[in-house]
Amino acid sequence: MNAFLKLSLGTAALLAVGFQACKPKNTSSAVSGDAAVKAYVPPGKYDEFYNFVSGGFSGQLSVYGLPSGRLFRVIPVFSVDPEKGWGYSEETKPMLMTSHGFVPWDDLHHTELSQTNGEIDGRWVFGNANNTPRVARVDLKTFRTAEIIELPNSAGNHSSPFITENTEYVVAGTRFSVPVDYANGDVPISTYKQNFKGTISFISVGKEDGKMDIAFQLLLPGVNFDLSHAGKGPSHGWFFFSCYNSEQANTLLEVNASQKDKDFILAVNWKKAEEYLKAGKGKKEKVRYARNTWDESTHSGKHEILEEVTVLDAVALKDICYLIPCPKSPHGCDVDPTGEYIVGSGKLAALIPVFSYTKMQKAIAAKAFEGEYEGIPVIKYEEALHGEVQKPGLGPLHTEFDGKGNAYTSFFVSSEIVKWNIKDLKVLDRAPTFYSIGHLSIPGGDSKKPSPKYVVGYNKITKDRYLPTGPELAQSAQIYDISGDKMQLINDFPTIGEPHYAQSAPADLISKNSVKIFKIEENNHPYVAKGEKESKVVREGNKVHVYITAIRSHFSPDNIEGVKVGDEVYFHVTNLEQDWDVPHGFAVKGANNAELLVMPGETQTLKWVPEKTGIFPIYCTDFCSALHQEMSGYVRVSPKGSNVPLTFSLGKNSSDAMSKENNSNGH
Ligand code: K7E
Ligand code: CUA
Repeated sequence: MNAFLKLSLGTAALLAVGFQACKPKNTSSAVSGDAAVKAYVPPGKYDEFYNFVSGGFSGQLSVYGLPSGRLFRVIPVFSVDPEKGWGYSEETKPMLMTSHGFVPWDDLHHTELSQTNGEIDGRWVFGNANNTPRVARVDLKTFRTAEIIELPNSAGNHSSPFITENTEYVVAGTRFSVPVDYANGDVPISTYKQNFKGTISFISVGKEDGKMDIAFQLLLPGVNFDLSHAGKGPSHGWFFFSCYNSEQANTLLEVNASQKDKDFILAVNWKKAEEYLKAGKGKKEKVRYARNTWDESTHSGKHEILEEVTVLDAVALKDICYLIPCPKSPHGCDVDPTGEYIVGSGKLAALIPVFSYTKMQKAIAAKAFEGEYEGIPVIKYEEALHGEVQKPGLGPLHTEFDGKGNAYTSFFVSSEIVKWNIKDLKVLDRAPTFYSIGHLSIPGGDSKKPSPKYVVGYNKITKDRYLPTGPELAQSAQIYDISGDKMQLINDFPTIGEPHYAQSAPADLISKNSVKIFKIEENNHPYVAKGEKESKVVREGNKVHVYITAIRSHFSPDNIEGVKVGDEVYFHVTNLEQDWDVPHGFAVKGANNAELLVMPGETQTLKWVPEKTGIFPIYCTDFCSALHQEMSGYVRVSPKGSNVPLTFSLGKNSSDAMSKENNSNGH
């Protein structure tokens, strides 16, 4: 215990000092001049950008407007969301299936918008799962998760979901090295060096449909892969990954993985890997991983388990991988818009190394290596180095670019954003953040064509920025205007979960393709009712299928009898509306389930197993019309073995003449 305290002291003190030192006395004085005007989007006016923000430990992705900071939507991705029925409806449950079964939560760190020719194309946004390693693809026509693929031979997927310039691949590097799935993993933890491996997955993305497939995995020595970015322009064909724990420690990484002065940036020649793959040098390995896809015509997810992956041994197969030394626990690994400069950010470093792609190529050609690490050539630091930014701040994490030759780097320890020139490496400006910034984002800031209007900082600590809300405070984003030479703070907004990376796209690019309704005639759900006439209740053994429709302001049917205790009741709710922004909700008293929220033209299913006899109300949860409160109904549950016949009706009132349906009481 004592040893632990002593060892931790160094890092803790550094963080504490850094944090305290940069806390301004009067934070409100940080906003000045015309800031309010710049961030103000008048009621009824649209924002300039969509800002897609990772939700961290919420597992979701949230969408804000820039520069207003208004929250538009939370897109459920890796975590269940009772508000939208995500992970609760029968259709969405398959989307959260993995090789470990149903996993209701994850930790989403990075969002990445798809690109064409190195520019944001507005089609998809990808997200990574840091816990049970997965990559998700969200369709920006519907703002829904369209696909989730799991990664075998991995544990934690952090250096992800970064993409190549035409979205040929999404990558995923394992954060925790572990024994591969196809080897015996029941080994002592102390055998890290022998048995633990690092893998990097290259996931191909279908040009038209976006469908994801693991094209190949690279097998590497056991280290922790952290972040990554693709080359672009001249460096297209290469991918760069930061990694730490080259010490290969398996305990107290805080200390033991910070022993060496330098870890590495791994440069991957993925075109070379493709050649080896074509030449049949990959080994097909037996593994198990999930791929879940959403079908928009059946409004259902499909879960499949895949059983094979192609692995390339990136140590034995030469010229795929090279290492570049990078000081003090590298984190961010960012490539500038020209594709020439690679910025490595060491979490404990007090300088920023900038590497040159051209120099790296020359060094490889000249074999200017300082040796090997676990069989991979290590390029001499100076031979790949363009230069170092001197005294930029403390604890550089991430860098984005403005396309005008400048870089913006976030500094966690000294709580600031620092602007510097890529060519001459001179610091040009610095702005405090409140507090302890993690990622930062400029619209298009990791693409070939940034829109350098704003930089948004995503902070880890919010202390004293908002009204106190008990021990936990919302985390916070801050928007700076960067249209001038100096950064100007113009707005703060709280975020959902913990924001890590975020990306923004021009509003038009996304809004022009936004789906408003699903066409009811194109609904191919097996239990759809395309009109009230098709609504019905069908018993199959102990399963009861309710084909129920919703339209302002009633369900059809709204009286159901003949359900018995222990039945599996499936309410297949079809929303018959064909108008924008008219969802109907659906809930049942006592169901061990969430609500459904059904979009116009869509069918979603709520499963309910009644455990008691009685009358159970159903109702619409989404205020859809003046008579929304009236949008309700009743289900009668009778004992197991009762002979109450299965009946259903709409509009047969008890005050009407007694009908066969409502008279059937089983006596
Ligand atoms: Cu820096 Cu997980 Cu991208 Cu967060 S990581 S800050
Ligand atoms: Cu439908 Cu409220």
